[in-house]
Amino acid sequence: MKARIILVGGFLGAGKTSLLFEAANILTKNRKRVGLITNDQAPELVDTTFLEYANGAVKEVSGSCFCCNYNGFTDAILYLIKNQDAEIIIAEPVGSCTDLSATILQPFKKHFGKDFALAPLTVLVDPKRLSDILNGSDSGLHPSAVYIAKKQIEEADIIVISKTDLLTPDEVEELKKRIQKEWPGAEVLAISSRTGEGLENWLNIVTSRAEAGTNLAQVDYDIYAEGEAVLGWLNATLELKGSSVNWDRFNENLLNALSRRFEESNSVIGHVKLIIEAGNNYVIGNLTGNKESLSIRRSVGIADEVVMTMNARVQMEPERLEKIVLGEIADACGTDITSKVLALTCLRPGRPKPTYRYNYIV
Ligand SMILES: Nc1nc2c(ncn2[C@@H]2O[C@H](COP(=O)(O)OP(=O)(O)O)[C@@H](O)[C@H]2O)c(=O)[nH]1
Ligand SMILES: [Mg+2]
Repeated sequence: MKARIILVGGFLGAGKTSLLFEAANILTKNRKRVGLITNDQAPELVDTTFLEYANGAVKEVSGSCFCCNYNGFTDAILYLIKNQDAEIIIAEPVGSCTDLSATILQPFKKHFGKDFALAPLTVLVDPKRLSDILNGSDSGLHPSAVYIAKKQIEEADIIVISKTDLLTPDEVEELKKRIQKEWPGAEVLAISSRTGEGLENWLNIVTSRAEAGTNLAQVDYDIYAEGEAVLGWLNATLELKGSSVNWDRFNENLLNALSRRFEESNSVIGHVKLIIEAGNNYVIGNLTGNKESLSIRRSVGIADEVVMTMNARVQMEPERLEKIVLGEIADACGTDITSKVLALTCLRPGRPKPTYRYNYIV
């Protein structure tokens, strides 16, 4: 049987990684060998560290998005098939990336259509963010970032409302209808990675259906580039040492402090993610907007030494982002915790220059 490749796009914080995590566990239970691919402009990804706790093999493509590093994307697929014997590969592109149908799906069908089964392009949408967009509000995002979020939906084969546990069944139905009316070229589904609702249905569709990349969006690369460039991008890994520190509390305090700082400076958060690991335990914290969006899962508890990875995408200059993040980490450490930076990248994404771009459906 041909290996199947499933792409899960969607804006920052839509729930892509959570879906990959749960999907990998379900597929593994069903005796499928799973490979997962993460993607970012820079190494040290919280998503990669987190997915390494899921079932399946993980490969990170970093340094560039899939569309600008198409060969990195296909090499990761070939690696997972050759070395991990993967039968189903789920890949998560960068959350601020769009035009995937033209730059990934069409060339992939052309080059590998005979070798692999490509699933319909899934685009996840956070219900709150989408409702804001449909109501003509930008939830504080730069208009060019909203443009990216809309283009992502426009090119989807399947639009999936995520986090349905936050909605009533009536609200889900209402939102489905509005999406269907606005983007009639896609099928609309709804899932919750938290409760598992809708996951089997989505998996059945993406592991069986053949029509992939049936829509192409007309993307203005000037607006797209601007939408990406308004975000400062920071990836950092630090080693932290103290004596019997409560790292769950540290994680929560640090994220709350960052949320406050960004709010004070009116800088909209794309996402801020923090994972702290000690041995086989981890705590992961996520901000996908204001302080109410703070979500924390799992626990490290008390330990002396940990490794912390942080990824922040915030609407501000990267230099300022770095200063704020390092300042808040230093404050959170105080005099009791020593910190050593193991890796730090801070950047503003450059203009997307796709390896391939097809303006027709293969
Ligand atoms: N309530 C709820 N929160 C979710 C769900 N899926 C993801 N999240 C949260 O949304 C945030 C972003 O999730 P993540 O999977 O990292 O999104 P990504 O940026 O698209 O990969 C995290 O705080 C998750 O815990 C869900 O089904 N329900
Ligand atoms: Mg992710």
